[in-house]
Amino acid sequence: GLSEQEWQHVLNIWAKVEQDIPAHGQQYLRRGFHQISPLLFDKFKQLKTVDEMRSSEELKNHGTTVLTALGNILKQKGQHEAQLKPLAQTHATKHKIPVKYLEFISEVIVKTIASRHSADFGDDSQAAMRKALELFRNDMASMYKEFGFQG
Ligand code: MNH
Repeated sequence: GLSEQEWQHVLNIWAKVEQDIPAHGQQYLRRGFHQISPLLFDKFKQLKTVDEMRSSEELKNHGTTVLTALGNILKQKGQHEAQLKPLAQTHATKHKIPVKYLEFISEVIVKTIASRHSADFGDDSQAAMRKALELFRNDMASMYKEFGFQG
């Protein structure tokens, strides 16, 4: 798990992210988009250019959905079973998202925060955020197995 100090780093930087969730969500999806779009995002398949992605309301809304859910999970400081379970269920049984994509997207999230908040996201904060996202992924992976998805 994370120490109280590490959780404070995570929640302090998340408070900055929350000042503009839609912009962060959009940037996070754009950065990850080229690698993951061939997967499962039927509703984004028509977006071909960076301009189209930038102006897509749906993309912005989805980014907001993802980051809002992630924020609610991080705020549990590891006691996130109730928040994780429904998410693990849909991502295991409906969207079928392998853990390695969660790993990939975690790094994209860290890079997105770093590019927007470099002054407030130093080495300790980045390390704490990586650790929190790793905990999130590990717990998702265990729940995946309960739902019969090897991930
Ligand atoms: Mn994901 C839908 C959160 C990572 C693919 N995702 C959702 C929803 C939430 C969500 C909330 C809407 C409710 C639901 O379907 O459960 N997703 C997350 C979070 C992370 C995440 C917090 C990691 C952080 N998701 C990913 C990754 C992929 C992915 C990685 C693919 C590579 N998610 C999806 C797809 C949907 C979805 C596909 C369904 C989108 C739609 O058609 O509305």
